[in-house]
Amino acid sequence: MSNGSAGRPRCAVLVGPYLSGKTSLLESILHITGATQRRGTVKDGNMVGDYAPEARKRQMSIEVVAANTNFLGDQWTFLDCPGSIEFAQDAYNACMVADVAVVVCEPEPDRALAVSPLLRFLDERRIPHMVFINKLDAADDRVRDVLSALQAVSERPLVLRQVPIRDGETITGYVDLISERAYRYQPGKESALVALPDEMREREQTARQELLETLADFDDKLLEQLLEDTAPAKQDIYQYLAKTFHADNVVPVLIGAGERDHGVRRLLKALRHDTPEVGVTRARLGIEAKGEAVVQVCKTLYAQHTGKLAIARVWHGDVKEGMTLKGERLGSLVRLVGQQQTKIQMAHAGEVVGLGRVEGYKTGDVLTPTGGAVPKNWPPTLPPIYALAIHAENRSDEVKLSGALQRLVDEDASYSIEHNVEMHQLLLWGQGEQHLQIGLDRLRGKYNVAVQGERPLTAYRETIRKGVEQHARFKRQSGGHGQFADIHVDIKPLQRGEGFSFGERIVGGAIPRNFIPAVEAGVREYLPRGPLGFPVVDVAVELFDGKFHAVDSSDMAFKTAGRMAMSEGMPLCNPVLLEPILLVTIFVPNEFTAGAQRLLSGRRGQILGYDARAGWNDWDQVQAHVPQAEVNDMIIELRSLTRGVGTFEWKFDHLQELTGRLADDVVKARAEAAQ
Ligand SMILES: Nc1nc2c(ncn2[C@@H]2O[C@H](COP(=O)(O)OP(=O)(O)O)[C@@H](O)[C@H]2O)c(=O)[nH]1
Ligand SMILES: [Mg+2]
Repeated sequence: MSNGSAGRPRCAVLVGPYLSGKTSLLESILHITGATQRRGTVKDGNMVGDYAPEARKRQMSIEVVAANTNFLGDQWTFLDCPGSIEFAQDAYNACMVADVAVVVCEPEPDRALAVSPLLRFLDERRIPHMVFINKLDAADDRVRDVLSALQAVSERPLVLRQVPIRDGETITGYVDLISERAYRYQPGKESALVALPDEMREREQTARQELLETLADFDDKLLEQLLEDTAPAKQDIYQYLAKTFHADNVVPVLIGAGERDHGVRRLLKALRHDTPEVGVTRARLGIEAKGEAVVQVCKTLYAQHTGKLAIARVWHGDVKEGMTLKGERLGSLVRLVGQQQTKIQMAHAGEVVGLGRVEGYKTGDVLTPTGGAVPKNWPPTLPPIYALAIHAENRSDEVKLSGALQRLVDEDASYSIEHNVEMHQLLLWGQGEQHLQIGLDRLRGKYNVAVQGERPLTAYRETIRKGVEQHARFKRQSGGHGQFADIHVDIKPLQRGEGFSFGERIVGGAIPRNFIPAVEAGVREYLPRGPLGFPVVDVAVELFDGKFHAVDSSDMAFKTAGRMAMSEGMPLCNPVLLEPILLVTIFVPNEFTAGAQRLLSGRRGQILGYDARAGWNDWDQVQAHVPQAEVNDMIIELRSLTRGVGTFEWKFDHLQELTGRLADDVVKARAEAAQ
């Protein structure tokens, strides 16, 4: 292990779509820089980045993993992020604390769209980022086609830093466009410097000119040089690039194949040269450098034996073992290479460390010896879009389940819990089917609670379409004194959303006033279960006449009469089912707008309109009223329609009548469930 403290600690985050090769790239980086001796592969399920059992099982990253290493005398932490859009929360959080983001992309123009939400996030927050076009060892498409597809989804101009050298269909090396040196990839070794092939000269010159012209858009001096046709010095070009890059004005594009170490040293050198230092990033985030130490948490997790661990960036000062931050003493201070932890005494500004055995720290917290808070610019929690109703397989695990759920949400805030009292259901919300399944796996594997998940119930209601005047008489004569109550009520439909109201217009003492509340109580007792089996809403009941008996009448008797009037009257009022309707806003690239509208109509949605998505190039938003029952699994279809990038937001809007076969099915299912 060469993990001693070294100069200029910086942090790079590896992001990009699922399967683009980030975790393999990390493995290569750690191997090249000597942080690991043995090299893992996806196939063998032993890479540093995917150490969690749930990740190994599925061969996918499910949470951010930090790995510390040294490269040419500098200390680096790489944060390997999950690529799946369902685990985007961790990726967004990690980007916030990094000095630079490496966006790892597939070498296929068709896959460029998948990068667009991420590029948008990085651009919006002006996080300097490079693109690494990966897997060039197995690429069928031309780099320039991939580049223009990526440019179509990036606000910032992309500049190619390297052009590939081909031997037939195989890419065997590259030309660096600033140094104008050519290299040949060598398996397991540093690329070899070779003579620039003659046939490459023209292509190299054109690409270099494009790079310079793009940089000149941000630098008048360079522009002047280009206009005067003077060749800028290489050293100057490096400077121009670094400057425009720090301001997130250009996105350098590098190429390679992580799994074979191709282009990885070149990437590391670009990072070393161009990545801003911690002070620049701190300023970008508006974090003040004052006091003894300032630290920010980008992830918390529960490790099997060591308790809660906070992965945190030191923004300022030194953090020492045993120090108190936000009122809590650091149980331990560790440097991380995946799950492997090495104890350290102190960490300096720029480092990413693990704060061990801490309870109160939350993701996003900026911690100081005197306090801590989540700053305003921290990425918002992703809104919930998919839920499962869950219960512990074993009833005696209920208490354990609630503790485990708390930890699950603590680790990944894009999960959330809802207790649906009315439907007697505990809902686990998240970002999609896989996110939820992995959540359940974790509850079982990591927290030892076996949990079942099923489709949540929809909270249907019912109401009536016409009114009736209903008479009810309750009379019983058995031994001693009997029971008597006689009432007339007017049952009427109300407007949607008005709920329930009870009134009376008793005159001449037909019923003594003290019995009226008992009638109301009886009527209300009926409401949770109407003729169709659902809670009754939007109904008015008015008591307008009745009779009583001086000895036999009682509250009990009038309450019973109230309930009777309802159960006899309501079925005559043309009862109808009401279903909850949500206001849904779908966000999609505009090539999918028509498809999104079809999807909504197919789910009984009423389209309200569509518009360009504010601030997003080539994206639309479509608004619709959609029955809640249809929204439940809508994200699955939406993603498959939009190559994974479509999303939506929702909120409850109103209740709406449901009739016909769908309604019959709901009523029938309810009746069966009640038996
Ligand atoms: N051809 C090729 N395949 C790669 C390369 N890097 C990763 N892969 C494959 O891409 C898949 C996903 O790799 P992984 O590192 O888990 O991707 P991640 O989801 O971005 O972390 C695996 O099947 C890898 O073997 C590469 O450089 N070349
Ligand atoms: Mg991965």
